[in-house]
Amino acid sequence: MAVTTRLTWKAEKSLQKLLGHVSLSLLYKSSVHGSSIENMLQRCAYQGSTVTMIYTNNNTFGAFILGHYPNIEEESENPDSSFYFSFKKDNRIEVPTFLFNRAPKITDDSLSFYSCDRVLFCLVPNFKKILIDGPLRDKQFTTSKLHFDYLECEVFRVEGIKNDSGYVRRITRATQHREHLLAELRAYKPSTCLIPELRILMLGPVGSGKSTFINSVKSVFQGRVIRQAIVGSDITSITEQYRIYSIKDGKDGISLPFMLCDSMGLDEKEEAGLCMDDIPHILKGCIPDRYQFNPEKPITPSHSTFITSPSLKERIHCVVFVLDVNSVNNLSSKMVQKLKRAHKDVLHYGIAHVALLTKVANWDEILQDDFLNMNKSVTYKSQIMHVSKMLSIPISNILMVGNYASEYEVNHLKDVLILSMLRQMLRATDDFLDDLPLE
Ligand SMILES: Nc1nc2c(ncn2[C@@H]2O[C@H](COP(=O)(O)OP(=O)(O)O)[C@@H](O)[C@H]2O)c(=O)[nH]1
Ligand SMILES: [Mg+2]
Repeated sequence: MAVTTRLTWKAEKSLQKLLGHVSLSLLYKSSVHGSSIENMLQRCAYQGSTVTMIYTNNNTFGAFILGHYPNIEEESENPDSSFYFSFKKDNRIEVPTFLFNRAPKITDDSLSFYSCDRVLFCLVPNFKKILIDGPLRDKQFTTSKLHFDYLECEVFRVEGIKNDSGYVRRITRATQHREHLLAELRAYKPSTCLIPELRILMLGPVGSGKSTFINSVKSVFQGRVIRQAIVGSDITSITEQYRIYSIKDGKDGISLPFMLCDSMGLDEKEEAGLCMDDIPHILKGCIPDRYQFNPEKPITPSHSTFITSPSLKERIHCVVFVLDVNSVNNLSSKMVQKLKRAHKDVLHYGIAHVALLTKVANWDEILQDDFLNMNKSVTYKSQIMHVSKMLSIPISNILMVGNYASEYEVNHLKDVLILSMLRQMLRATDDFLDDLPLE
């Protein structure tokens, strides 16, 4: 009979997602193959990268090991490439703030995992016990700080993972960083109590990825790819209505204190795309949610839904100029003219603004060294300089993103990039609000 895992389907999916869409195949299960270190090694040695799962009454946790399983005689050659994780109640994975920075080791009848110079935990299959932070050779379990029984131990072979410790470091750092960013953004409050929710407007050419960015932000907070704002690849704008989207934290979660506003795209042709004369009205907050844009005729105060005296909270507090990084160096003069005019309006109303370059192909490389170090991207240097010059936006406010465009699943690396960009937008807005005249 086939040996089946204790891992729930959801937990297995989370693990596969964490490791970069790998597949897992069960090599060893203590209750089936025997609870001894010999049984375990017999089935797990020389199988490539593995995940060792430990199930106790209250917890499920595991250790990922890149490269072959440790052996009695040999030291593993990849000291920096194993890490510990645990499952939260909702099957989400938590990666704590450390990697095992020494290779796991087999001594006598136990498998030990280290952080710095101490044993973080140690698996003793013959006794079905875990020792936490305890001395290795204490078989009587008397001097170890904590030990407990486990119900089951399973080892999976991880297929399809890159044999690269840098990649593993990046995954674990991204997971930790994502948690920090999420916590920070969930706790975010605009810097002035006069504005309970920020309104951030996406402005830019047709097809630059405005609606897709909104969907991407929603996706990160929902944990699944969301396609709420309608996107498309037509040469004319797919977005025809003004939409103000709130961002919910999780399914049925509360709305976060920032809203993303989607507008019709700018078009090179006159009388196509967003009317330039609509822009000041949007910025002032005169245009209501779901207003149907008319490319040939801007809104006027006589329109039935025109908001005549919008309050401070109905205004736009930050404008994001959204541009496709692949075409930004080749915009037509008409488009540049429209963007410059929109920028002038934004300056006139003294609104915070940033530029967002979308469709970045090597977005995961941008995250490589330092998660915030966007502008070291050599590949896109000319595009960044071009936008900075065209719209007089400082380089630090030119952001880059790879949206959730064709994916079916969210991934932690992409989430980090999207969340970092959102945080930068909120910071830019706060700087502007701090400077707001009180009247
Ligand atoms: N590869 C890739 N495609 C994107 C990205 N952002 C948007 N797209 C695609 O570009 C097209 C236009 O996007 P859309 O959001 O409708 O542009 P909008 O007119 O500015 O709202 C769609 O086919 C999207 O799937 C991105 O970051 N990467
Ligand atoms: Mg759109």
